Amino acid sequence: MAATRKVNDLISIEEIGAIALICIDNPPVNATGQAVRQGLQEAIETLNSEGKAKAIAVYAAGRTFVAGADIREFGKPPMPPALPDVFNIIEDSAIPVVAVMHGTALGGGFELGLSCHARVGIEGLKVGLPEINLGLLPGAGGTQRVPRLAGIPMALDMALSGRQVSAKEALEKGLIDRLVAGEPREVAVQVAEEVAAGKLATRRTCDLNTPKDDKALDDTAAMLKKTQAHMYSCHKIVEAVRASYLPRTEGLKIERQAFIDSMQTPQRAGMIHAFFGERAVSNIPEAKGPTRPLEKVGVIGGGTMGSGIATACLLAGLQVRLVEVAEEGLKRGIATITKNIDGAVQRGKLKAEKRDAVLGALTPSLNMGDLADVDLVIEAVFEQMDVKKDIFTKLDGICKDGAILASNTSYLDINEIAAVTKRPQDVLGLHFFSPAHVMRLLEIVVPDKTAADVVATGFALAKKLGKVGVRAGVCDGFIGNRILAHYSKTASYLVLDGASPMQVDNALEGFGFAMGPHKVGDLAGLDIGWMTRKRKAATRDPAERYAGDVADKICENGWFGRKSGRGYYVYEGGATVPNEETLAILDQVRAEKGISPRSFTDEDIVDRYMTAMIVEAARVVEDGTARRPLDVDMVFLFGYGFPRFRGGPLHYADTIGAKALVERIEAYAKEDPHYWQVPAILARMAKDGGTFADLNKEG
Ligand code: T1G
Repeated sequence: MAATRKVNDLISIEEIGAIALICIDNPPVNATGQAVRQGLQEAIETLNSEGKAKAIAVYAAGRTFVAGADIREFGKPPMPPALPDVFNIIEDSAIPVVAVMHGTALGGGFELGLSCHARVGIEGLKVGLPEINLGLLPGAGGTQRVPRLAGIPMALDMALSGRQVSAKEALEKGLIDRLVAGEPREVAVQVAEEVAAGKLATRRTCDLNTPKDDKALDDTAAMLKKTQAHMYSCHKIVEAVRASYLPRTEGLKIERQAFIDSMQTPQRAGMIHAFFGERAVSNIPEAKGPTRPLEKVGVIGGGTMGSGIATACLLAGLQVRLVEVAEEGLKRGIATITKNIDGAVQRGKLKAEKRDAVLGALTPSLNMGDLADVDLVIEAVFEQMDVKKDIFTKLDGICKDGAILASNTSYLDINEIAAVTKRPQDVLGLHFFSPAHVMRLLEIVVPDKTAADVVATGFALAKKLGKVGVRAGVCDGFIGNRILAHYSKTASYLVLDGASPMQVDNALEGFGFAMGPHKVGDLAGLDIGWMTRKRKAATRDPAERYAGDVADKICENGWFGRKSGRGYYVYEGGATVPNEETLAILDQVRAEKGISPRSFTDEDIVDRYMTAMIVEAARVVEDGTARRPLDVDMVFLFGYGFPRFRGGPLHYADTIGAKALVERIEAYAKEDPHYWQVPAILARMAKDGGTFADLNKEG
């Protein structure tokens, strides 16, 4: 006879004979918010004080076991009971407690399992300690209990990588005791009965000792000092794992302090902003509502972008028709796509047995007429307006009614492209970032006449492709490239005025960028910027200081970066070394312009570069090209390698403050009043104490 009683709205106890089940039901991911913590503690204490149950099984309702602490509580005053204390109460329970875990048992969720006396996984389970991705470390016993069960190397691996560990590996490593098939509640009944009958062994995790491995700890600490000096919580992880040699109370004390220290860092604030921003950015009204069919996609152009886009669509299970104008180009496109798909298999992104079927969904063609029945066409040919207009004119006559006609243009006016068709309501910008099958950003650029269901379908495509869809208004460069065009001039001005390209790169890599702007230019190809400067020459603002002198001369030498073996750097035999000849060009340009070079500190470089980025980002929000500051942040995190722990340009701006930013801009304006102007939105914030975070809340 089963009797169920609610401890609170989220936690219930079900008693069946001599066993008791505790069910956690806190959609959508059973996060351990205050009520869950309170309820769990009360449930364990009640069952122990009543003393009737011979075994307790803890399981969760819904699609997953507990996915962690409730991140929305972070940064707010802590509300008792604290998770580590609840888990100690579970571990100290006189009645054996077994965790039944399904879905993703992550962070505090996995730590809940570790505090139980045995752990049973349901097939498909993944466990992990992803706190490092939030600028934190496991703060409820993970650094103390994983080493006791699976050793120090595994604990360091899980906590430092944040990776999800498969149930199979967890079983092999002793992190779970059994792996079964079935539904959580049924499995909970079964394992509780086995525990009560002594058929499933249980023990308190903290009764075990951590096997000593000082070498793993010392080597990891040394490696992190070299590679992650600017980060915080990773070092604390090693400290906390080392404390797992100590008895539970002392070890948990050290872990707790490390967790509290990490919680105070701007890195934690930045990474949590990134976590929620990634979800909020496409959670907008325009992304909801009816969508159009999205089964068959036509891609025009088999170059790098077209092949990447086709690859992304194939990996998402879509039918893809790739159209090129010539056999040679088509063959090249197919070869690139095949290489991309095989790369996905090697990277573990695609099961080997699925490779042929995925490639089988690709239909190459030399005839645009074959696009008559596709749901969506993505044009990805080179950036010339007349070529694009010609293609859209043809598509207008070929494609079925209701087909969406999209351009992958990275800065051209999509209203102008739409205007050549009789169906402007079906035209959309889908701006992918290279490599399109890897980079997660997709700018969804919305022309004036585009229909609502076309915009919603753009967001549905982003979700299907596993990308972060960001709505952008039509302007030169939309969100990301428009801001890049502005702040990249600062890097050039710094070099003209005295810094070396290498110093600028090193300073920004020290700020957290994976690569400085000159290395990025060499990687992408300096000729792209050169073509853009030439394209814009006729319309360039004469009042603006020209920033392209040095880069133009480098390109005139045919030095386009990696693809030509040299640019700002020389690329030989796997080494990347400064190209001394560019420094000679720099001296020559400075002499011609009568510039006497002055020195800049790395801090000067970062401040100017970031302030320029913030200025244009603020303007992009002010004129509505981006709906909210977080939209700009997500563009830069997912498309431009902006350091995730900084949260994005405008989240970072809030850490400086509008007032200080305005003072900086006004100081720089003394050198160049045209380039350095205070955006009105920033002036207002400086005056009324507003922040970009406030605008996100309003947005
Ligand atoms: N807290 C609060 N909300 C959360 C959440 C969490 N931990 N995880 C997800 N959500 C929300 C999310 O914002 C979204 O809300 C909805 O749930 C669905 O999420 C003490 C301190 C579990 C793999 O880092 O990795 O435990 O947008 O869209 O793609 O040591 O969510 O619908 O309003 O991502 O199926 C550690 C974070 C926390 C896991 C599911 N745990 N979550 O992915 O759904 S720190 C994590 C995820 C911690 C302890 C420490 C994923 C997922 P909305 P979703 P999904």
